[in-house]
Amino acid sequence: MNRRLFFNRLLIGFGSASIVKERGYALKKKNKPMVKTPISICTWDFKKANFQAGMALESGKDALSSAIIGANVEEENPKNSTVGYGGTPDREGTVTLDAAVMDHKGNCGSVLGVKKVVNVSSLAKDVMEKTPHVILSGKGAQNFAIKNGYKLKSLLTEDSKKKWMEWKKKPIYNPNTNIDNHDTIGILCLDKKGNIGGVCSTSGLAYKMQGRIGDSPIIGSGLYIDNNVGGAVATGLGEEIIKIVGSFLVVELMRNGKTPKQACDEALLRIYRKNKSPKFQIAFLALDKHGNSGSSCLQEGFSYYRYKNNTNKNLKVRPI
Ligand code: SD4
Repeated sequence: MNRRLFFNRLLIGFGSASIVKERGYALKKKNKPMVKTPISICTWDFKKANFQAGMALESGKDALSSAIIGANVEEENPKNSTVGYGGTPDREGTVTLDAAVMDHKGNCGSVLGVKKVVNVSSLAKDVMEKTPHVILSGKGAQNFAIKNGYKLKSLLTEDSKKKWMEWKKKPIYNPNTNIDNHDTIGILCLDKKGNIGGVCSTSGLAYKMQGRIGDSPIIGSGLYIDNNVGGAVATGLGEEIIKIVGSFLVVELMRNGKTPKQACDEALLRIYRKNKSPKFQIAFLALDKHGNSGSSCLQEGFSYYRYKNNTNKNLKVRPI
């Protein structure tokens, strides 16, 4: 074999080897998609809710379904006075619930001011999947729930009724002072496929005006997800969160290179600067595409749960 032929064969050999290698890699990738470590994060100290979401993710459920499994836990918990059954009523004594969901494809659904339906996060998902709309409110949302097999149940527990009657004796309505009374569940999940889904579910502010809606069911305010970037949820005084389209802002800040923590801080600072020494509580919680999480709050007392690798940890957040 002359030298040129030898080198040509050598080159062809290298070429085909790398193609085989490349094809082999491609095949491997196709047959065995990369499995991500699932993560669930959740506002406040909802240990059980976040754990259930984590377990659902481990079993292979998608991000949104897992987040809803977590939210359902608090919606059914009579002791949680800001979510679902046992939620604090409006000033007329009626409990109304708000919820929003969003998936990795940018689909979303929400329900506003719904009476007598416990699992409003599931209902929001049904709005997303079974109607041509994004939002249903009040009676229409309730009728849609009935048609879809939801059972109606009074949401006012003996305990929340007692507290409301007590409040009525001196009915001071000042949501700005409502620091301690926050328990809204915002939950973000990253599933094994690397997709993000999330939920926000609440009964809103205690003794709110009849018909008042906060940030939680407003897509972009209480919840926002962009699967290429990450997701965010909010809790606290909804009026202030709506004014800056809080969760959307956090996601956009992450898109521009901020970490989840930096993005939450910056969004919160916008509220802080507008309100001199704010007395109300607001917290943002964010999860990026890579599973990093971060949070920021205005007042003492906020923490969040983070589930990863069978560990469900409570992380305290220091006020900015
Ligand atoms: C609202 N953001 O309706 C809700 C309240 C809340 O914990 O988060 N409570 O304004």
